Amino acid sequence: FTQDEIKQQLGIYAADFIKNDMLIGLGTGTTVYYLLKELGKRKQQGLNFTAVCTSLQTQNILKEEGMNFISLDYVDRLQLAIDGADEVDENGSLIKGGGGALLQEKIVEAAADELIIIVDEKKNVKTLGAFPLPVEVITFGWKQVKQKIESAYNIKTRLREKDGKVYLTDHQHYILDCFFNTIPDPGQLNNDLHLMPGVVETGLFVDMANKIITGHSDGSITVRD
Ligand code: DER
Repeated sequence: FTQDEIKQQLGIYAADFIKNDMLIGLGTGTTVYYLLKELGKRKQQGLNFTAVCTSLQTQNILKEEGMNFISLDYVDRLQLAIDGADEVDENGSLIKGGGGALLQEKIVEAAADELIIIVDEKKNVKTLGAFPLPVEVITFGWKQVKQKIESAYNIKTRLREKDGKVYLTDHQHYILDCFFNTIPDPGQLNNDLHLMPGVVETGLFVDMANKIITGHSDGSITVRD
């Protein structure tokens, strides 16, 4: 099965968790893209739900698929959120933010009673860190944060660029991709990074995922609760 076929299968499988009249959070990225397409089809067939999005990109896809969405400010809690991830470790801790939406994703997903993560098998790792950790920083003084992270952990970091320009997130921040290589204690690192002046959010989602759904290259799907 190709990458796209695996992601399509994951999207269809995940769509089954969305029942009528649910308040849901919808993630960002190429795997969630297939969920959004499937939800567009099911909405045509009568499925009714209210969505809160985790990025402008996801909002645009919903519009294209004829679905609407509301602001997070109009709800207290979401029943369910579904998103992708860049890495998942054995404890269900995640690295997210490869798609640049980590801040709004973490806020929306913290408001959900359940978080389901859909990934292809390559994302499952023993220990996080091979994927560079996205850290969202205020644009003012970003180089101070860069230097502080690099000296504190003796690692390299890189200001994210897109199409040859410095990448600005939906919330007008920068992202530093941090090459830790290995993150044995994601919770501790998340807390330590948050103490640095100028850090807005990290791509470490610790103790947030309730269910990990993995698509395998042989077409099978496994679920970890
Ligand atoms: O940026 C994000 O957090 C995305 O959810 C990312 O982690 C997964 O994106 P993908 O499904 O395109 O690999």
